[in-house]
Amino acid sequence: MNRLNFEQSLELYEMDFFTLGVMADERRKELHGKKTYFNINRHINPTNVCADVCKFCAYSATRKNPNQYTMTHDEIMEIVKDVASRGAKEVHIVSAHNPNTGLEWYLEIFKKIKTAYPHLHVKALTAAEVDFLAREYDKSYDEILDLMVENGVDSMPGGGAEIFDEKVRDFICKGKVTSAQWLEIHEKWHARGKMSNVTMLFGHVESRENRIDHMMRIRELQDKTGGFNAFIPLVYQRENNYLKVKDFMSANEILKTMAVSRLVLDNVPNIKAYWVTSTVNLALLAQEFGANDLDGTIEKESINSAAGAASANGVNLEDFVAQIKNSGFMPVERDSLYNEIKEW
Ligand code: V47
Repeated sequence: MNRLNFEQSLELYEMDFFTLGVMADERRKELHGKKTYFNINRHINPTNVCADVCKFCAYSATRKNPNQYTMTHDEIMEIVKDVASRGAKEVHIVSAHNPNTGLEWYLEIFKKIKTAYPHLHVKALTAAEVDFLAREYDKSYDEILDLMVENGVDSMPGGGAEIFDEKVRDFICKGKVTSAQWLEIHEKWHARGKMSNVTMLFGHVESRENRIDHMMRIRELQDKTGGFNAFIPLVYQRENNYLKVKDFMSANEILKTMAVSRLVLDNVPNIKAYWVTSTVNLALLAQEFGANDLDGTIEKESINSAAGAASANGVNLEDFVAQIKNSGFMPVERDSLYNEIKEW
């Protein structure tokens, strides 16, 4: 298939729903057949105290949530010990932007985890956190990224990308890492031979044009670096936040966006239907609209569940696997870098 330009990509949204789905499914099959990847992971969100003020965020304690918390390293290690003993292969560690902890609190925990559990993959620190730490502690992005490598971070999650269009970004999360900076940080990370993911927060005030523009900017960087493992469209959750959006995006538009992303991002290997924000049912359907990855069992999740997602306690592994099988796909457990571990 020829590479789609901006106009052609936008026109995909005007296609018949099922025809678009079939096109995305064909592309998915070329790349992954009937395999659906997942991993056994644990999300840890060590602090909700935040110096930034994103309108869509319900997690940050400085806004509507009066319950501030900051975990100690011992508390984090207790969680890691527990999940490692139960077979987790990855810890996904993302925090708010807490100005009170010191840089060491953010970074040394990775070394502690790696020393105690060398086999665990540490996916940690979004580009938004990297930018915050650089500003707060007067360091360059290169210095922070080097410290991450030194302390044992294996890969970076895709959070903080939101929507790259500057006007929308200014409206929903003014003051946070800019789009150019977000991309710059990931480019620098990839230059260190490391992989990352990239998200897109949609279903709020953005237009279809904004979504295509977001995908185009990702595709351009991926051409240069090849460092993105997965694209993760995050469906906006409406509760407990300051971005007043009444209507939940339709399933039709969510699935179309998954399919469009599969076709537009011709150089990104994996499209992740993140069941946390789409619901498990829709994530299962998304497998027929281009998605080939359902993230993982998660166990506990605080950022999206604060805004209404049903993810506070993750999903049961056996149920998850059975649901993938019952929907006609082959559940394949992967590691964090998409090496296959086991067909379930
Ligand atoms: O960056 C915040 C989003 C992200 C809301 O890399 C919201 O594998 C919806 O990035 N509604 C954090 N979304 C989660 C994230 C992620 C998740 C799973 C896997 C990976 C990966 C990354 O959550 C934030 C922000 O974009 N978010 N508030 C909300 N109300």
